[in-house]
Amino acid sequence: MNQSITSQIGDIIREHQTFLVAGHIRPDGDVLACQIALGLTLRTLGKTVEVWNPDGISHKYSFLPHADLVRRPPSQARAFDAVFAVDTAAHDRIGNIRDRIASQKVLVNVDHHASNTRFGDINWIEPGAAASGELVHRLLRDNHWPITPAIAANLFVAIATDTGSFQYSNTTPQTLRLAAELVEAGANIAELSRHCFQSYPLGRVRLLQLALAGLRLSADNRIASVWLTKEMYRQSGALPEDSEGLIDHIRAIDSVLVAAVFEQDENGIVRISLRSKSNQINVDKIAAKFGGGGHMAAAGARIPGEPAAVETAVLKTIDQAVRSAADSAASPR
Ligand SMILES: [Mn+2]
Repeated sequence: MNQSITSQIGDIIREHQTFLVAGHIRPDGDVLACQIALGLTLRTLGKTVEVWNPDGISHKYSFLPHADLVRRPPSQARAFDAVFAVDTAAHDRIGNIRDRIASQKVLVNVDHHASNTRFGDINWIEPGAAASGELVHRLLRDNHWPITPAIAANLFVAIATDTGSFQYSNTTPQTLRLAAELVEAGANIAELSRHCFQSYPLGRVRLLQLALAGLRLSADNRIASVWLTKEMYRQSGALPEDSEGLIDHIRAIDSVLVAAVFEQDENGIVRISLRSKSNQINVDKIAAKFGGGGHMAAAGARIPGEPAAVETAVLKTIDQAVRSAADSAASPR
């Protein structure tokens, strides 16, 4: 059992013919770009491949080269030799795709979320990777499969978006070396960054305006939170996907250590997103208390309950984490 994980997964790809590349609901740049990059690779290898996301390609990421590969799952179930789930921390995050798989011989789970539930037959989980795109890149490189300009562009977007344009603490020297390689392989950094970070729909900015009007600060301005309500979406004309990255605006306040966004979801569920700027405060743990998870600096949960009650409970838990971090910083070693 000395075979590396990338050659083990490489063998699965070589030995099978029909593939599904699945990704999580409410897709972000990392999952969509990984799905496309892996789908392109499988296609180049002569495989029969479907790339399904429960929500399809989002408007924001429709600029990705070969974005048209990503489809919503069809109504009829289909059989596959091998199914890949990428960037997907738990099996239910592939949503209705689960019902559309008539059969599969092997399920390969490729992800970088520490909270991954290891639902695959093969589980390649590396919480140290900044993005699932790093893992897809390593799979291609180790198996000597080509990094075409289109694949390079997709993987660059995967990494740029999951690192907040190389600003978050998950950005390692390895991440930057890989980004350089991808630029050498044909990723256009200015063009891709403009699409990812400088092309907001007006509706998103109007949604931000409404959200910021309700900005709430607590714990000596170390906790910032906002709500995104259905009424705000209606007034602003924003799409659900436009909420991605809104949290960065309140995270960026100098005094803030933890940022939280609360959102009204369907069926009495409140969605929360959390960001931490302190290595003493692990928001993955805070989210886990409410049945969610993620990474140390970025996590989320879906919480059933009355909005005000959920907000009170979550802010109280964050407050405790912020205060105990302050206490441990003050106490002698
Ligand atoms: Mn990711």
